[in-house]
Amino acid sequence: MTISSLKIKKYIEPKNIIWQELLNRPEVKKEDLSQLVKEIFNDVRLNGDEAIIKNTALFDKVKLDDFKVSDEEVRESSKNVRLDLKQAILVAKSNIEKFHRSQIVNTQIVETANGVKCWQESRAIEKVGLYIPGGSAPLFSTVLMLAVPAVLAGCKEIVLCTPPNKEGKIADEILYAADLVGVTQIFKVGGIQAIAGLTYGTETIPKVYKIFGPGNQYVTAAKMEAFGCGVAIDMPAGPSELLVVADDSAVPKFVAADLLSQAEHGADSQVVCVATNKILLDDIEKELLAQLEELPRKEIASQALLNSKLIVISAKEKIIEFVNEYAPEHLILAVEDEVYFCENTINAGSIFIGNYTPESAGDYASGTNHTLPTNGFSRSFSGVNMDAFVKKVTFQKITKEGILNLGSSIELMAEAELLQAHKNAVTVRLNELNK
Ligand code: HSO
Ligand code: ZN
Repeated sequence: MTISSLKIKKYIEPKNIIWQELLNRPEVKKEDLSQLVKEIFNDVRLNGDEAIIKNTALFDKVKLDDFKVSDEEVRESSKNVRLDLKQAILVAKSNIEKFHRSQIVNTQIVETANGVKCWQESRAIEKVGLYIPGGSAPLFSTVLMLAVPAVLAGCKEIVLCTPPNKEGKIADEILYAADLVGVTQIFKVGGIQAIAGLTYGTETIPKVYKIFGPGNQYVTAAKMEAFGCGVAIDMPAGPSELLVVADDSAVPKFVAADLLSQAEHGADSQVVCVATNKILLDDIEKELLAQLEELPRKEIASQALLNSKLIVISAKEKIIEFVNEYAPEHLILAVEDEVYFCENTINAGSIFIGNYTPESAGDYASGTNHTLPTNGFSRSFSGVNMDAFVKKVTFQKITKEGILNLGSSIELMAEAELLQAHKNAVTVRLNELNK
């Protein structure tokens, strides 16, 4: 496809009746992977490391007898990362730490009735698995996004799996970032076999209690299988997406750059722009096509733009209705009335406000997490945050006075539920106190 012939779908003041078409995500041809996933899971469950080695040879085309990354390899990798990049990674790490640390809540003891104290404390999930995809662009930023909060939360075992290349290597930046942040073990294992290894544990890979991280459809299907085996997962992952809302205060050049930043992720990414008038939308489109020409990943980005939509909606109430129905992973608000749009947005994974807040900032270094719900899941899921790495345990302590206060309510409710033993657990105490 020549890029000058690229036609991005445009919609001018679309009626609600065609909204469904605008809200739909690109159709992803999903193969039925359940059989393959089950086979590999079984293989790993029964044969452990041997199955990991066999499947790595099969899918990643490399035979690795030892797939645990050694300290020596980590040291070597660190030497290969440029100093300025190391410094940038340190800036990002520090900001991600600051923001995630601010999410830690202090325990509050509440006296619900005289003598009845209740509180909640966080306990870190002891063993977590982080999956980092390999492929053309090694996204080492995802290592920071997952491992920084895991370390802050106090997770004891933080196990990272990522596929090796054909030389049996992992990107230097991934190893550097993992070591810097405090990942406890790194394995050169990817795909379904990595998730199966983390689910059951093998001689080498520890079994974990929760698996995090993005991946292709094989990894996603494997995470669903892991969930079926009782291992928690972060969220259902899908292709990246961005919705930009722009009014005349927006800078078309900036908006276009933001849209392309997400479009370059993959041919199945989706970017949508809602502008308040047609002149602005046309300016954004012009910029989009011009900037696209210059991108190294323009083939991928133009595939994504074929799925994308440029929309004019002038009334801000209608825009908000659209935003909330679309429920984007990322929302950029390049608008004058930021307060109105922020206050009224209910469904979005992460919101970027004003002309100087590119989505890339959140992808890398401002401090927020870039592991976010896609495909409309921002209606019901949060992005990864500190809560994802902990469980909340509730506590209570009731004094004699407390049980005297609360006892009869419990007795009456237990009796009404026909649970005599529940009632008795209170009655024996009250009898003792009333002697
Ligand atoms: N935008 C991606 C995250 C990412 N971008 C990593 C660059 N590197 C999904 O939120
Ligand atoms: Zn990105």
